[in-house]
Amino acid sequence: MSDEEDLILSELNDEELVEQMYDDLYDGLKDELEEGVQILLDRGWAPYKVLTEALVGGMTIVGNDFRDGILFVPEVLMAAGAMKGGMAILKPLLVETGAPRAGRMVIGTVKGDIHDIGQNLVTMMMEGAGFEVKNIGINNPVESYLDAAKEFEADIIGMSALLTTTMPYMKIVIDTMKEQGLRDDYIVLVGGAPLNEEFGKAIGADAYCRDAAVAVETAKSLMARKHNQLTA
Ligand code: B12
Repeated sequence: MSDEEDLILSELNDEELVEQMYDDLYDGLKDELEEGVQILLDRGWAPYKVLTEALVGGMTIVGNDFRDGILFVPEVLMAAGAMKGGMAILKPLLVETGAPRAGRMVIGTVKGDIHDIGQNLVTMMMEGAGFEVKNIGINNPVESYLDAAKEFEADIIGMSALLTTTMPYMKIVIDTMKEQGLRDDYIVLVGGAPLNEEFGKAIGADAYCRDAAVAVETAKSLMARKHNQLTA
């Protein structure tokens, strides 16, 4: 154990450090993980690379062990807390690119679902790409999305679900939009680990996005299409 106590993160090479960060995320060691993030940034790693390779990579391992019954909710919460600490360091760096305003988005996790790491990440990446984003958090009923979208004059509504039991709620939101004649007012993007492209199509979303980078690309191209339609 004394080996671990004596470990000096800054003396590890990149590969060893990332491995160590996986362990620190797994063990929910927020301070150590934040230190690792800072060291990689100081070594010239792009913020997005730190995010995807060190943090999301580590969370994948946590997710697999949670699935397999090796980790339980309290441990995963600790890991999520550490992950958020790392993300907080990266957020201003991802956001500071100063891209021109690309559009406005409301994003939130659907009713019954409290997972928010993924949608926070999408928020950060979208802001980094010049979108204005209103993040309405977790456990959102239909009205929260629609009220926020109206108030914020959003172009895009983004919904996240991480549970197979909550993903059908996305269809309820879209169906309500149709009933109220609002469906064509917004681009609807959906995401979350259990979703796929077919599901996105089946519920009538404009697109399913596998990750935050795809979300940015998709939002940009759908916004361009929307503008072209408006000016045609
Ligand atoms: C962390 C975690 C938790 C934490 C959440 C903490 C938090 N603040 O978010 C805690 C411990 C609270 C938790 C609780 C539960 N969890 Co959980 N959790 C996870 C875990 C390990 C990681 C999720 C995560 O953050 N991934 C990292 C992010 C970056 O990835 P992501 O969310 O997929 O997001 C990316 C993309 O999907 C996409 N994206 C996501 N949202 C959106 C939205 C839009 C608009 C777009 C465009 C893109 C997009 O972009 C993101 C970035 O690239 C997953 C395992 C997994 N493999 O997903 C299980 C998992 C989702 N949980 C699961 C379960 C079962 C639960 C619980 C029911 C456990 C329990 N018995 O209590 C509860 C549910 C509580 C509830 N009502 O919601 C299951 C779901 C199984 C299923 N088939 O439905 C999973 C898959 C684990 C498993 N294999 O068993 N969990």
